[in-house]
Amino acid sequence: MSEEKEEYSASNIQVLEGLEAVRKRPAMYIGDISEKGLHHLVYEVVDNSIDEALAGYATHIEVTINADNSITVVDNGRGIPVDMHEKEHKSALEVVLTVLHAGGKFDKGTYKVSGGLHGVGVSCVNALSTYLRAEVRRNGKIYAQEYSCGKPTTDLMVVGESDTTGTLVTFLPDASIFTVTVYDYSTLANRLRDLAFLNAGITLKLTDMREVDADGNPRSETFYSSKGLREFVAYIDSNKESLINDVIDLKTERQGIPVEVAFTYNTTSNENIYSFVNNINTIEGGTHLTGFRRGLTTTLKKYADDNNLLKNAKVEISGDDFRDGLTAVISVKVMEPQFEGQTKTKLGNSEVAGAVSSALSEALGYYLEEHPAEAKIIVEKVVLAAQARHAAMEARQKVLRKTPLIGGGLPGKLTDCSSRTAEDCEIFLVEGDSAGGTAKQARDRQFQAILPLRGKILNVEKAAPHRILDNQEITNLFRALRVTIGTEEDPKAPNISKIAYHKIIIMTDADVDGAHIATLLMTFFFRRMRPVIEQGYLYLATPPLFKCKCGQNEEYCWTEAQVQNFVGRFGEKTLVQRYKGLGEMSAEELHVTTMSPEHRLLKQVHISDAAEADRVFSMLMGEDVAQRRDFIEANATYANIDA
Ligand code: 0RA
Repeated sequence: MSEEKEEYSASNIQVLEGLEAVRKRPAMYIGDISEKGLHHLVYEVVDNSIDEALAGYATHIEVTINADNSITVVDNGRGIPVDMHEKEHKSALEVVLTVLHAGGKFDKGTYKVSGGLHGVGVSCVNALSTYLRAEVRRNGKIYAQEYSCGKPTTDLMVVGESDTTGTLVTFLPDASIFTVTVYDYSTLANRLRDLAFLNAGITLKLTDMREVDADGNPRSETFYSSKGLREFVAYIDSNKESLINDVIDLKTERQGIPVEVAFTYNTTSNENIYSFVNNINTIEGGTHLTGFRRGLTTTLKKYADDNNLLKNAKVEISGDDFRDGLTAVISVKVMEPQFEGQTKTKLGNSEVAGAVSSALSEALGYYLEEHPAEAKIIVEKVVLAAQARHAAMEARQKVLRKTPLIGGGLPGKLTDCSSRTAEDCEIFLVEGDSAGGTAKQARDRQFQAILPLRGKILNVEKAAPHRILDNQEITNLFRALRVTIGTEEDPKAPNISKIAYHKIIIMTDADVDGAHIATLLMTFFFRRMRPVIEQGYLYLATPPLFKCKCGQNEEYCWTEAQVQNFVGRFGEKTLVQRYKGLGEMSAEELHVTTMSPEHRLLKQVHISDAAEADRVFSMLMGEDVAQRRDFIEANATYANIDA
């Protein structure tokens, strides 16, 4: 008896130490404590429900952003077990919620892959929440238990009866830990949409109780895909002209590794490959991507050779040429994934390359034999890409002999700063000459440079890679930054060794158009000057949306909530000015709110943000949100969730 007690307290202390460690160093467990980490908490809980669905037990998952920015995740799985766990002397539910990495312990038999980046367990979410309530419907009953900062505040209680099963988790992230506690609807929607495509047959619903319309209905979307990656690829390419009216796909298992791939070609010259490991977007790629590329190249090349389709090509074909206009999604499930790279989003497991490559070769080989018309169109596009590349290379060689490719003078539009120490220097990329003029007056000429860019002409998505430097605005950008093209290893790679500014700040209007241009620019840097993002040189400025004024009191506001707060403090007589654009702001205002290092709030652009921007942009082509909605509606079967 006394021994048992000792054991109990020993394991209890361990638990507390475990969760205390999470609270002390949250970033070690969830990546960071900003917006990203905040959203990560939701993914963590949803991942558990996805696992339950992949095990064959849950079909519906609902995520609700509650009015107070707490989150509720509900699924219709078996429910987390509530029976007493022998060793730990507490319910299985409590073990799952308080022991690090305990999530999968009870269910060894089933295929559990959630892990790696996520997979730190719901216990981390519990540790980082000032309030958490778990409700389990199981055995005809509804059980509930509540926690605060990882510690139970109630016993496990029976609170009702139910003839269904499932799990509900509500949690409120700890505002003393996270720098941001407001959830972003579209961030969560994008993730749930991905999950719906990646896990065909599961219904995911997102509801935002903070946004209720006049009829009392909250903003809500349901994501469901019956054909999975096929629909994912069609969705990504929905605004592009397809080259073949078909998506090629496969779903198989190689060496115990489930492999799913879908791809098609469009008439652009861009390569769009999205890869996932255990539902995690591997932005830096890795062995699964390598395997895909190898399988694609060898199989297409062999088919073309066997059918004598390359005889008129007259140029050497490179691996890149096989991916001209390619859109693909690769999804693999790996038991013990090794993640490498700067952002730990690069798969390292070498065995995966062979698995994907062989699966792809087989499926594509069959496809090409059975679809000679499509096969011919694809090979013709490959040959054209090779020829275009060669022509561009030759033209470039000619120019190169006269002047360095990019270099020469600085663009006339650049208003440079006087310092020559790159670490101290900043360049503001602004939209149009008028905003450029204000920024010029508002800057500190010692270390702040201004480069106005014109409109939306930086549309890299539409431009073929080898034509990109024909664009004046883009060459201006390269020149201003003192970035050249071509290193010894890779003649196409940007060389940033002589870059003149260590802060490149995108400063656009705080409206839809401005966001669009910021997205375009982020996409541009992601595709053509990625080292700039990897080095942490790219930033977004955040101009305010409002100015509130009441008597002597004046404050700039970035959100409606801040305006409400001002009105709450200073009364209804407050004058609220809404800025339509940077152009409306005086130089003084711009300086104080957005440009001066003392007051401004810069958002650093991380590689994952840029990848996301690139993806969203490539799906939307910037223009038509309604069109996108129509597409989803046409391609997904909606189902309602009976909670
Ligand atoms: C462990 C074992 C079993 C289910 C679960 C965990 C489970 C966890 C979560 C987290 C969110 N939703 C969930 N649903 C289930 C299997 C229990 C059994 O054998 O019935």
